[in-house]
Amino acid sequence: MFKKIVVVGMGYVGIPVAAEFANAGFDVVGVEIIKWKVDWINKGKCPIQGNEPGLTKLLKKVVKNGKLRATKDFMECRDADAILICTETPFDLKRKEPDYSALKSAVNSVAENLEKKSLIVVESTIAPKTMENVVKFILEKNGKKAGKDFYLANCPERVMPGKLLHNIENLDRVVGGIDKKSQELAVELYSHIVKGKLYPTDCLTAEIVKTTENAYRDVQIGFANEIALICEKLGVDTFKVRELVNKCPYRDMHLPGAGVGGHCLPKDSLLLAYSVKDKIDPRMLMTAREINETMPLHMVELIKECFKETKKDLKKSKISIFGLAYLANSDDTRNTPAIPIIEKLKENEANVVIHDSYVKKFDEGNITDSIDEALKGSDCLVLVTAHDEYKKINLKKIKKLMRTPIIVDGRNLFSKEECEKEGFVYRGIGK
Ligand code: SAJ
Repeated sequence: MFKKIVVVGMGYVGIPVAAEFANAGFDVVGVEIIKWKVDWINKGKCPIQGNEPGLTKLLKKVVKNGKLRATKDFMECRDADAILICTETPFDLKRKEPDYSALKSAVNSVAENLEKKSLIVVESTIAPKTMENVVKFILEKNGKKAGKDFYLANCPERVMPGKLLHNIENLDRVVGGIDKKSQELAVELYSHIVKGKLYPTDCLTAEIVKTTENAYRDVQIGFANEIALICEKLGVDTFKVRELVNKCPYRDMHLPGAGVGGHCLPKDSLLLAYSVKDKIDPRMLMTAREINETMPLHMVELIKECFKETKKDLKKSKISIFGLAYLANSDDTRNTPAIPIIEKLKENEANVVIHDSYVKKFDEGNITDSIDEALKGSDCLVLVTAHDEYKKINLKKIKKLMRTPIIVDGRNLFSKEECEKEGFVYRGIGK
């Protein structure tokens, strides 16, 4: 039924799904507007740098055996049996609406190159009603009709950096079709690469499920963060409280932390809320979002508390940010809570050095992959991301390197007791 598949958007979603379909025997073409990504992929090199088990090897294999190639040319859509759209869908906080520029550009380019009765599948996370009001609208602009001249479905991605291939292969997926036939075709297509269950439904339900599943997690984390702020005031370790709370059946208190980054959580509840704009005000979703957005600023408050206690001036101090990525052991820095922390510290005229072994370059500052270099002469270690390598930090050793022994722990990585025993001034989210 399907032979040639075009995947539009060679990012965290498009690359692994293209590799999976190529490995399943389909002829896959990755269409990407950024030239260096096209070139890397055609050399079998993976543009995603974090540790992604199996991805680099799989990509090299399917490029070598000719099942996957990349191009900038949307004309590849003309003889495609299926076209997957995997472009970013950020939320524009200033305009309080989704930024669909990438999605619209991709769908327009597909619309201009639609010559077969292709199945078009949107994997990007979109606000409910986007399939109807944006995607279908653009695809039908040249007089074509969904269901008649092309099939249309929404199969929301459930990727997570660090588990890109694992999630595609093993997680259940919702498959929303614009009509029954589109639904059936999309289920058939994904059954070649998804071992998890495929749940057919309509497009609107699929859009709501995806944004809801992440809004749910954002609220869970917001709850944990609010409990952390309460426990800090009461002088109790939230992580001990959480452990005991979760002994109670049907409880699943999440982890408080320095903030909520990534490509999904910071925006998906906003996409969901946008779909009912001017109709209802989803207060719980927005309050949780707000709590999560204040956690990086709370980290700066904890840093200021430590400087006050040690009678040090933040101005001209050296502060070491440990972890620029939004997620442990990943190179993905999208919406990382480290940025608002760095910005606030710079406003206070501190000198900020960033350590992250996964993130190779950072436009707004200097980044090092040497822990010693990051901590030499430092007045404060700020733990933002719990990369595994930080668990091996030797407190005695770093105390000798630092100018002022202060640790502010955003991910419960260090033990307060051990830090204080070694002479550090310690603050931790929720501790
Ligand atoms: N975080 C917390 N506390 C928690 C969990 C996460 O502060 O208890 C923070 C993380 O540090 C990170 C952010 O939230 O900054 C997001 O973490 P995440 O584990 O949710 O990672 P994501 O953003 O990659 O989440 C994705 C989502 N999956 C999809 O969108 C398909 C999310 O719904 C999944 O639960 C998650 O992957 C997963 O665990 O697979």
